[in-house]
Amino acid sequence: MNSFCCTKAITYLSSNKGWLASSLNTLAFTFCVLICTFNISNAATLEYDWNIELVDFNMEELFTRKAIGINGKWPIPAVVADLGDMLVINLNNKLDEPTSLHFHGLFQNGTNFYDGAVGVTECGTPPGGSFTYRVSLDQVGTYWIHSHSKSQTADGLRLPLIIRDPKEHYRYDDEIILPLEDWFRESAPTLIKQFNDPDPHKRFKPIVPYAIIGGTCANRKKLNFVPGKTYRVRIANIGSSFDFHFSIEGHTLRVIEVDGVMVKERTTHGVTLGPGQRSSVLVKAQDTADSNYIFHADMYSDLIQMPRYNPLNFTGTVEYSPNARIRHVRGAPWMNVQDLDLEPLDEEPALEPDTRVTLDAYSGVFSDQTFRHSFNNITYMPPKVPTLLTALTTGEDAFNPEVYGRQSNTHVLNYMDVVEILVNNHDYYSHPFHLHGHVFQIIEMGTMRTGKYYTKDALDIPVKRDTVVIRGGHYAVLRFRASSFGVWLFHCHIDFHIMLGLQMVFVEAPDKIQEHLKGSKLPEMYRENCIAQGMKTTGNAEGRKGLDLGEQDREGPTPYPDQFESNEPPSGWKLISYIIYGNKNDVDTIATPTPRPK
Ligand SMILES: *[C@@H]1O[C@H](CO)[C@@H](O)[C@H](O)[C@H]1NC(C)=O
Ligand SMILES: *[C@@H]1O[C@H](CO)[C@@H](O)[C@H](O)[C@H]1NC(C)=O
Ligand SMILES: *[C@@H]1O[C@H](CO)[C@@H](O)[C@H](O)[C@H]1NC(C)=O
Ligand SMILES: [Cu+2]
Repeated sequence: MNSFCCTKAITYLSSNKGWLASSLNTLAFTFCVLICTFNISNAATLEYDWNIELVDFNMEELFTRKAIGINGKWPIPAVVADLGDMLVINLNNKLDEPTSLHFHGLFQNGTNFYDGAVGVTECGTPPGGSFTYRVSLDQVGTYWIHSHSKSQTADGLRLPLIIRDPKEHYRYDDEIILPLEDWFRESAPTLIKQFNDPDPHKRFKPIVPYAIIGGTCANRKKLNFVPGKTYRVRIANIGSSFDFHFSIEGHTLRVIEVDGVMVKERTTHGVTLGPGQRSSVLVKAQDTADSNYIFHADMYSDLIQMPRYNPLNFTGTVEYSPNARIRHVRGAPWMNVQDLDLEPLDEEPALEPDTRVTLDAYSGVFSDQTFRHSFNNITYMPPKVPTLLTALTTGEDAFNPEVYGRQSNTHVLNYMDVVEILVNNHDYYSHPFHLHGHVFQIIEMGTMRTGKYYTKDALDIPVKRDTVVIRGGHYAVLRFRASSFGVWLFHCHIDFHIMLGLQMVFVEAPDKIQEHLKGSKLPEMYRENCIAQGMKTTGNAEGRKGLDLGEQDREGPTPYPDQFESNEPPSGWKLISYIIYGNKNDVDTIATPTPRPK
């Protein structure tokens, strides 16, 4: 452990070049020797200098396009840390637009200003600018880091973040980090133009996706297994739109983690993850190296119509020996773990709600003649002042949701209240919904038309996650405690839906925010990055005093009544999520979404 800490500090510093770095290295080495000799602490500081910049990426000779990479690299390698480490990232923005980093799944308790959500917790780092994130790694599990500025995640700014537990509950010999990413020929801004076209014929023009599996062009990835060993495979869907179903022929999977939450192990043949979701599975290797096997990463979406492409069955090899033949094991039962089948190791019982919020997710053509997504008819648009700065600078008004502007769709929560969210998905396709700064309990799920399809009602010990997939025409009941003062987004994790407005904001304990996050607590460069972009840093959503938001705020785009039914599938649309999620009784419900309530 101690020597590991030394190697870490030295490796990270030696990536810098020049005399300064080499003297720093000597310093770090001395420091490390001190730590290691006297065993002061095992916690390390992982410090990175990251240039965020465009990189040419060649997709298997098929096409080359720009990806947003780090220090000239894409796909971006994972950050691997230990519990208690401090992650320091000095970000330098070499793009021609603002950027940011979000640490997906980390609670950021007391450090809301490092959550990275542009327009919500920060202004973004402008082109040529810098920002330092200091994130204390107090949770264990499989996480990821991605941009929270426009659709930059879809264009590549994303990587896994692994936090290891020195007192791991489950035993395994080795681990494999397996990020799954969808990848498109077109850049995200080009696709968004297509997706928000009011004309359905243009909007539904098929697009052809590709995949990157474990940092390698799909179908080339090899997982090296040694007979008899047990592996923890950390699977992370860090893509922007598609779900992935993962399985290994001839091997069973034991699910032990979902989104950083350790669960009682469940045996299965496959795991399905929507964008933003992660899972760890234990896999026991075969006893001999006689054969190699195929692993599957089937990529699918009921958003996109592609008769021959959906699902796209990507595969890779589980290699025991380079000389062994592949043994095909077909016909494994199509078994999948449902969220409500899982139970967290900590056995936290269902929370009793103090307050309830209903969110109806709809999409359609809005009064600005674009196709948009919305919660409760509000399509999210960022305020002029990031919501955190409004909460910090508006005194008593910070308790009034109006101060944050209508288009930010903000709900104010009392400190420590248990919040129940009922999310109704009126679209015909699934949305992976993610809450920042928390995990939520999943209490109930079902179809909106026929009611619950899970037999258990309020579960005694519900599973917790930070991202839940709600299928078309379905609902979910989620609960969490507002125990982390700050400003937290709740949004769909499909980047294109974020851009088209499927986001809302919880402001948790404005009094605590004002008490604990004020003034000198805000990192250096935080306000400067706002000012450099001509953004205001005080006042309400419009940068004015009190509740005077001017006329502009009341004129956000509103749904067009006669065109709002366009969230029904176009004729001939083949929905495929039932193939993966099973439950044949549900099929007709998926194909006919719940009619809009009058
Ligand atoms: C891809 O996988 C799905 C799910 O297992 C299966 O239904 C489909 O037939 C497969 N497609 C191809 C082309 O193999
Ligand atoms: C945040 O910290 C407070 C005070 O230490 C604690 O009570 C609360 O449970 C924490 N919340 C989360 C989400 O970690
Ligand atoms: C949402 O917008 C639709 C279309 O304009 C309208 O029919 C409906 O009443 C609105 N719902 C609410 C809750 O305002
Ligand atoms: Cu979505």
